[in-house]
Amino acid sequence: MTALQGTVIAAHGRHYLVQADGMKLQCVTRGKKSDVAVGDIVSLKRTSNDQGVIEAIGERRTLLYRSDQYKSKLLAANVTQLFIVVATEPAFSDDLVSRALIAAEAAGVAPHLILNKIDVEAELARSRERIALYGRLGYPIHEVSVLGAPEQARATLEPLLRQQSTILIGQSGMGKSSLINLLIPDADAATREISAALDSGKHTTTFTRLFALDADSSVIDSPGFQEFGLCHLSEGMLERAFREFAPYLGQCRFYNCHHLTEPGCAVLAATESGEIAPQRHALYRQLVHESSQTIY
Ligand SMILES: Nc1nc2c(ncn2[C@@H]2O[C@H](COP(=O)(O)OP(=O)(O)OP(=O)(O)O)[C@@H](O)[C@H]2O)c(=O)[nH]1
Ligand SMILES: [Mg+2]
Ligand SMILES: [Zn+2]
Repeated sequence: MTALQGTVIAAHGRHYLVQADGMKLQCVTRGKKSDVAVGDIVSLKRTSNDQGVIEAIGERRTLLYRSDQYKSKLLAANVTQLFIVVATEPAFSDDLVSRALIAAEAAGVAPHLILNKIDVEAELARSRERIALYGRLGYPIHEVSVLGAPEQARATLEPLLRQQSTILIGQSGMGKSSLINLLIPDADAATREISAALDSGKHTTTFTRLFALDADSSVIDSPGFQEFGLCHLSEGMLERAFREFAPYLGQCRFYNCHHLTEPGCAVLAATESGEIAPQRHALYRQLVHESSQTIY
């Protein structure tokens, strides 16, 4: 049948929903391949009224992914921004925030932090204190209350989304889908429609989903995560993804310094003097270790 170009707008396991020519087609890939991501531009063959087979993936501008020791999982293709959504409650994990920042840096995607639920006053001061670390590193932080002050949240976020392809990521319960519902009036209905086709329809998001805001802006909702492996990043990529290491790289006594135990290491010296936050260096150490354990 006819060959088409389309955008992958939802992924659930090996099933994909592709928007092509004003149609939404349920697609699979040929064979066992599952290397398609939401945001991919694909060419496909239509096999029936509402079904197709993905034949090829267009060249990607960016690719975000997670990986553990054994396998990697694609998050999204062609995004330009990553919004890390955290909340005053439930409390967020610093480890996961930093891992998401590293993934964004390595993929060449601009990260922003969104602190949601600032209406929960009892937790606000503590959350601000914790998130300030990322502000000091130069990452933009935006405070919102999607439920408490929706108009203000919209006014804060809409200008940031213009002409961008943005993915929202974060732990479960932070408010990613609430944010999507604020920005996309018919998101709920669209999600239910896909839930019916791909899944059971629970409150928690179980698949990644792209929404078009206009012709050149889109926003992607994704399921909450509890782990964020970065085993695919080499040591060289890791040292560059910690942006606060930059002034010290090339200053170590040994040109091939790992910044772990070496004498005369400028990164270790900066960590000891407090210019690099100890928890960030500890994460660097952990990520180097994890990436050395990779067996694929
Ligand atoms: N107090 C308060 N609650 C909010 C706010 N925004 C969202 N919530 C609530 O937080 C809960 C989780 O919101 P979701 O939008 O489903 O969170 P999510 O990040 O999409 O979660 P997953 O899909 O599981 O990853 C819901 O009960 C929301 O009503 C807010 O600004 N203030
Ligand atoms: Mg959700
Ligand atoms: Zn060093």
